[in-house]
Amino acid sequence: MKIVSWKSVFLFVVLGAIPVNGAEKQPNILFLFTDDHATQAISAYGENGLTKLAPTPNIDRIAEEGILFRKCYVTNSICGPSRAVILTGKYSHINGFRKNGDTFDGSQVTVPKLLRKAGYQTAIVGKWHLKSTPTGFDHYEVLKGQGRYYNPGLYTNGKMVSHEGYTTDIITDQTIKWLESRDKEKPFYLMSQHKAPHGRWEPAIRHLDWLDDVRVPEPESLFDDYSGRSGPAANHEMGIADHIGEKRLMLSYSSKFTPEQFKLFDGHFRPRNEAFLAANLTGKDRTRWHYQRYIKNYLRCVRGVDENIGRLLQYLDDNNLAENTVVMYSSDQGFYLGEHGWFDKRWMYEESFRTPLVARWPGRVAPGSVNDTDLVSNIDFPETFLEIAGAPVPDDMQGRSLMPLLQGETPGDWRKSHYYHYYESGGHGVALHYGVTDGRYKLIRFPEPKYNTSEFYDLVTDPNEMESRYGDPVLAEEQARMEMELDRLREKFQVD
Ligand SMILES: [Ca+2]
Repeated sequence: MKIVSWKSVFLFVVLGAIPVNGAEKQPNILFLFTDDHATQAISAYGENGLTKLAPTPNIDRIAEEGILFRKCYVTNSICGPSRAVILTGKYSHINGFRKNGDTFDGSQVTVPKLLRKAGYQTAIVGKWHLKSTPTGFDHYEVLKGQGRYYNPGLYTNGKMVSHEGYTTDIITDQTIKWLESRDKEKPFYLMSQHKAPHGRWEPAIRHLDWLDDVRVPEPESLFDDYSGRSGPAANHEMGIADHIGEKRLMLSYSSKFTPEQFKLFDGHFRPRNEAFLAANLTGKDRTRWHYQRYIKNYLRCVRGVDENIGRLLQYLDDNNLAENTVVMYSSDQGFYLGEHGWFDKRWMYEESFRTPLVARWPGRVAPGSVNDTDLVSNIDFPETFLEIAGAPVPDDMQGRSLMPLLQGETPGDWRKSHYYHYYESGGHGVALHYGVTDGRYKLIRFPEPKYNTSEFYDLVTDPNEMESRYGDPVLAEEQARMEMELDRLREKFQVD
């Protein structure tokens, strides 16, 4: 039995943030989050044609001073649903947010609500994208819907406030302002969430010229003809060749620029746009031109993010916060950077199924740690945050705390497979599908009557997933095992 002294009761009552029995302060949690940021565009994940040209030193710093997970998979590769999972720790069919366009039920139990009970101040700044008004936050300051890249409005504790400048910078400015004004006696849980690098890709004006004079290497599968797949992929509407569209390539001007900004922005692009249109490119040349335009603007948006991550890390250093703050960086899902000829996400193929995850926690996470093998997921984030805070975890959350993995220990009963379910049908031509991976083999089912088909991949022999081996007698045993695993997980997670 634990004996609680009057002194510790006194300290608990007075200081609140300090647990009764320990000297350790509850750590702050800074969750840095982006939209559509693929691991292929983060240099901590390795050198490739993109990261050589466009490294991400500040995100890399989190990994160098902490841990990087190579197999972090989402449960549903689309913006709103991923966010709902990270708030609730529940699959889409349980938290009710299956598709973009759904409305998040803010009366649910969520991480910020539980952390508040545990003594935390909670805040969110940036992209929300769940339609309903944020709940559980002491402070919210969020973009409306997708938000704009320039001069955004931020819905701030019930009131729309206009800002002038580049949104990625402004989200960081406002994040820092909240940190400055917070109650410094309490630990914080702060979600700083960027719109970038979501399309349509509008870089900061200071990055418009960057990468102008280089040719970005193309991915191996840029000209995938989908002949190795079962059917649905060929019906996509997310091709760099045919679907990316002039608006996305020419910059959409979805932003409302000030006249001064417009001059800088428009003046930079229009002449080259006209040159392109005049060139009247066709076939592979056209795809290649589209790819260069797309990838450069994407990488420019990423650079804006990385610089701002650096600003926040510097703020933590300058304010004596780095030591007792867990910093986690992730994205709502990965993205196709030309792989399979695509932009966008949604599919259970690796590039959009996988999402970045790096985390730093001085004294608890060994610097330079890499977890190559364990299957982790965005559904694990909520329980991780709660355990870090020392808060109780509700029984009905469906993930698992990453706490042991952060410290280099993999429990013997850690998951050996992960369930995925994408619920939209037709967005960018992507069919509804669900499936399972064990980190090597992947089984995908497309249950809609027009397809009613399955695919099976071996990532060791076919890392780019170019040829489905479904029904291949050589892999019959593995396929049967994964079919059973899929059924087991669907039952476990109560999928109807
Ligand atoms: Ca997204």
